[in-house]
Amino acid sequence: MLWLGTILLFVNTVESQGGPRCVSLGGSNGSCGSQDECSSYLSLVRQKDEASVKPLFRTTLGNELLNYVSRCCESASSKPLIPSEEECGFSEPSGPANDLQRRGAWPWFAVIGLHIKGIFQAFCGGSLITRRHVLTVAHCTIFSKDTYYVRLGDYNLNTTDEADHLELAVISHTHPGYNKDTRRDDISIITLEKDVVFSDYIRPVCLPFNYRTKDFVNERLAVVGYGSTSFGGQQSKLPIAAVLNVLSLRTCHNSYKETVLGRQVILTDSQMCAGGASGSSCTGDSGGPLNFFDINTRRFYIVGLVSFGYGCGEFPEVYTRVGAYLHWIENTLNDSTL
Ligand SMILES: [Ca+2]
Repeated sequence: MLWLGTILLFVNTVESQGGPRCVSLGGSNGSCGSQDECSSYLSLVRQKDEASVKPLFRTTLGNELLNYVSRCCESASSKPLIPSEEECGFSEPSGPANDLQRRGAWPWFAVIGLHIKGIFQAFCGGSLITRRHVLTVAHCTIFSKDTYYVRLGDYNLNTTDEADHLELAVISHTHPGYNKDTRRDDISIITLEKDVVFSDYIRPVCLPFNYRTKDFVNERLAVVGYGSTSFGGQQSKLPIAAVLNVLSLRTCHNSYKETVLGRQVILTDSQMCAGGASGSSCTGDSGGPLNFFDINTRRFYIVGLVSFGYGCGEFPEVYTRVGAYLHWIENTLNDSTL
């Protein structure tokens, strides 16, 4: 019955010709409908091989629907899911580019949270990587039994006057087999309830296809989060960005070896390590991006995800190295029906 509702919407739209929502069918002139209309037709077209919907696409109306989608929903239907470098990894133009704390500096940053007694409580960070998916760490997604939400385009989490943010429910998540004991494979892709439209304040980060094996040791990368600024301290209401030095895994392991963590966890090259004396991410920052700025392409790439640490600041933090999971990310996104 879902498709019946969509078809009724389709017919109604066709009948409302004459206004800006005019839809041309059968070759007549006219502009196309709104993005919302296109998304509902698109979701129907994407299911066209399913038994319940297949008969519709043998009818004239089904054909017209396909034509409409291919002509009018071109931006959504013909573009690959993974954004091109024209769409990803840059910040809104106003404001000094070197001010990492300004509003709009990290438009891919996604705040993951729950509604507790009507109040949004952030518990992790993530990054928008497509119009429908957020990349975060698995330990942020596997424990929540309640519906949780992703906030995009926000700045101060406590106020609503400065940013027209978007809040979308998470409909599913997947991970490559996170193991909470070894803490390996701490990566997860969240699927949002609907597509988002990119804007100055909501934009995907670029995936590091050119840096699949790069370890970034001794490079300086920016981490972003709403996490607390001290261990056990209050969560920040504004995003905080810090520039960190990347350390070798050996250096990292040496600094951990005297701690409980060092005896439990062996780091692998699907992880990376940054911070420590130079600043660090902290509790509540989990899942947030470690960003690399390529001065040649002038784009930010997400190369790490905040995975775990020991205290705040004294020890370096461990990050999931995104380059090691690009095959998994591509396969997951390609298998996605959205
Ligand atoms: Ca706000």
